[in-house]
Amino acid sequence: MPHNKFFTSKPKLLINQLPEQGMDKKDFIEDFKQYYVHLLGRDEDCCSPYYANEALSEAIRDRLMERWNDTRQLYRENDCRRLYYLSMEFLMGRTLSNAMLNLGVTDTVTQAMYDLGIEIEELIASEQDAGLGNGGLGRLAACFIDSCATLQLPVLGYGLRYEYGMFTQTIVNGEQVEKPDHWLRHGNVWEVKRIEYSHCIKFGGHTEVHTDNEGRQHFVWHSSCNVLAVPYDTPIPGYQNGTVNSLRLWKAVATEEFNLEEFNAGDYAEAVASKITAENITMVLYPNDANENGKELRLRQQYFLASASLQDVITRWVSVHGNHFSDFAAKNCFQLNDTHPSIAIAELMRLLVDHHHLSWNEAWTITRNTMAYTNHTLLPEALEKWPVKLMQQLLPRLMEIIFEINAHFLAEVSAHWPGDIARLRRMSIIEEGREKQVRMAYLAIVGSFSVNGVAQLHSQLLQQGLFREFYELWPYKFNNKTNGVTPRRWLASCNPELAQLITETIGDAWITDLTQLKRLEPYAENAQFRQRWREIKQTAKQRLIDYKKRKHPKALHLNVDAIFDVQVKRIHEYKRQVLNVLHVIYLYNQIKKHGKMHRVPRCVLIGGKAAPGYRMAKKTIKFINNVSEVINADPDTANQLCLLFLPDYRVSAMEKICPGADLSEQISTAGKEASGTGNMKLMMNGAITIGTLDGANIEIREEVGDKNFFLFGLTEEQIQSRSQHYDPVGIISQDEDLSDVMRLLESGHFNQCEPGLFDDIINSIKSPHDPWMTIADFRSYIDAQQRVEDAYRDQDHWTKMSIINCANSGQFSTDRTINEYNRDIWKLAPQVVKHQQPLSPSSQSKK
Ligand code: 26Q
Repeated sequence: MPHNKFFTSKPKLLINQLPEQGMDKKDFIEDFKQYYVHLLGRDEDCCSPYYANEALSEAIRDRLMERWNDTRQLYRENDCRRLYYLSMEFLMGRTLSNAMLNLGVTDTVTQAMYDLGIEIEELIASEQDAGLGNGGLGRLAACFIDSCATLQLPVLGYGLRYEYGMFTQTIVNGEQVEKPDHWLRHGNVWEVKRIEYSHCIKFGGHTEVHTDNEGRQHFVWHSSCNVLAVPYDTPIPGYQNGTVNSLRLWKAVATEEFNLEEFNAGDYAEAVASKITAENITMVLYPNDANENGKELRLRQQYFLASASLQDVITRWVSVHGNHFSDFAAKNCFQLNDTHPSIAIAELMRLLVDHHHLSWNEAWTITRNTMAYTNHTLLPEALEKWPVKLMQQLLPRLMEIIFEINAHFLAEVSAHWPGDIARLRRMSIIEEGREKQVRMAYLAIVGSFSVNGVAQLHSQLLQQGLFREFYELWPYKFNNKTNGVTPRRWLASCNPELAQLITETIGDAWITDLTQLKRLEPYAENAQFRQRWREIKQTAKQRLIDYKKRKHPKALHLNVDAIFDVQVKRIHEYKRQVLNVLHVIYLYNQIKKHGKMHRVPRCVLIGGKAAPGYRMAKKTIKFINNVSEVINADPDTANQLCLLFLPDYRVSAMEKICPGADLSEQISTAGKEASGTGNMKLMMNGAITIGTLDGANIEIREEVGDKNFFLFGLTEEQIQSRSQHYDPVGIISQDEDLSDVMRLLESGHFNQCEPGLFDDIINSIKSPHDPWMTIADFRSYIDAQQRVEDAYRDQDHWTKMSIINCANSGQFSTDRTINEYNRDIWKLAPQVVKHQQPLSPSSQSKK
């Protein structure tokens, strides 16, 4: 292979003596033209902003490259302890504007493009989202690596380079239609392929045991099908600090010898077909879908990520330390983003025992001191399990190792609770039953030194419920790390006008120390400040309307003076988008009954994707669209009430939605939403939350105070106790407004040409076994919405609440979250990069 050939003598490239790349306007203009003309072969007649985006991205990327090398070199020289963030998802969104912000060149480059007659907004908008994630968990990984780079922590993200990301959503006749997202079709300027760091991943075959002269057993994995993992690196710049970390994504490529064997046997077609099978592994991101559980390809993906990443770390380790692993756990730590990559626990054992000949106990001590696990869900049906049979077939050696881990673990449990057989069965990593299964969460707990939830309530419920017996055994492993979002993307970049006002008022230290926002609070009493705050919100609302109008003729119904009431997130029953729509129908009835005089105008915006196999979620989208159709077409609601479904909700859409939101809907059934992070983005941009005591809502309410939060609904404990004798039909009959809503719904008013269409939605909320208890929270939700309206009527009061929400969002920066991970789990020393960022003229003048 050409990349395995080395120079006979080291080339004299004198890389440290390269001239500094200029950071002035003229430098960007010059480089832009060079790339536009010489690399891309375009000229003035080319009218697609896509190529301008590409040319500018090349120019920006150039300026990250040396800093990237310097950072890598620094980590290598210092041989510092490192953290590897293992995640099946990195929902990065767009890269260009974030890179400009973190380099400190946004204003300069905007001017440069303006001088060339290019509207930077248009250029930025032509970048495709990197949609390599489903939602919260994937976006959290992206926010985390931004914060790690900003805090100068030696952290490397490991994930998969899916050829197809999250599907794009179109709406046809009110229904979701999925289109594949071939985001790499036109290439990706931000990635660098590093074929020299490829690794070989094995699947299938069987294991053989050999005993050596000293009686030691050696395991060999025979007759496997091998696939090559080829890394593609993306630079992750810190905020104006010279650090550039990496995100390393693996692509599956057929090995040359793998194809050759069949090829030489004359099976040309088979050789090509097997190449496709191998390369399928990283073809597509799996949607978060109960129906996709247990799919073999998903397990292949998980093992592919785990094995490639671990081999990568161990290869680097051996190149520096040789075959000595005594310091390995002191210098390396892996954070598992849910159980998805948790097969890494067994894979590390395999590599240490089978390849590096450590004893079981040595390897187990290292593994247990190296792995840390984050849980993101309380829903028992979402806990990952893999059939033992499938694992034996696909990963035979790993299944043996898991059995052995389990045997050692059960011995520990027996020692702790002698004779408690029932407990052994409950806690076993292997679930017995018709089909034996591996419980991945249990493997993750047993193999890790840290187990954390993502909000206080969630972590508490893990300890008291789902993982209670493990908590009893190892209380010290369990901890909480409340989620956050990066303020660079979710305030500084997506809301430049508000960011500017904040900076004028309290300086710009908030960008890397979000608790500084607290200093805005006194300005809530300043009429002039409130006025500017309100103007900025109104402008953002108008911009959102303009943006929607371009694609969405129905956006004509939007009115800047209305409450922009926003619920954007994956569609799921526990998130209760249906409750939101019941409220809209209630408002509709009120307008029909009493006329429009009494109400504050409201635009309800709902967006989100349904997993393709999740029937009720897809029906919910149809429901929202049908109700929207009827309500928006009714002249009585004009300028009073509108309901819009926002198609293809994704990272870049949220960047436009956040600044224009007034009200943030966080209405999940208490105890079901692990944390939520959209709640934090909206709060940071001055939206006020209407929410249940669930996930991070509880902590948001603690920060802003109960006067600045619209609370409703049963608590988690009440949900638990009421669920025994829940009678939604009784509740409906006792509540006139709710009866009216249900009557209209059941009359087929929203599905006149489609009889019975919403029966399953109606039946599910009327069922005494409805786990989401939508009807139980209806009245309390309607009352809270009435308080919203009353508050909004007093615009001055509302603006104060908005300022207070933003001012108290400091806790919800991922900088805080990452500092806590680092303090309690990772224990990394920040690495200050020498190559200090030359500040751009514009950012210098601001200081
Ligand atoms: C599982 C099996 C097969 C295929 C896909 C999956 C799968 C994929 C993605 C299962 C779950 C996910 C993603 C879960 C997720 O995003 N959870 C959210 O994580 C956020 C960050 O911690 C929390 O804020 C949310 O509360 C939580 O729902």
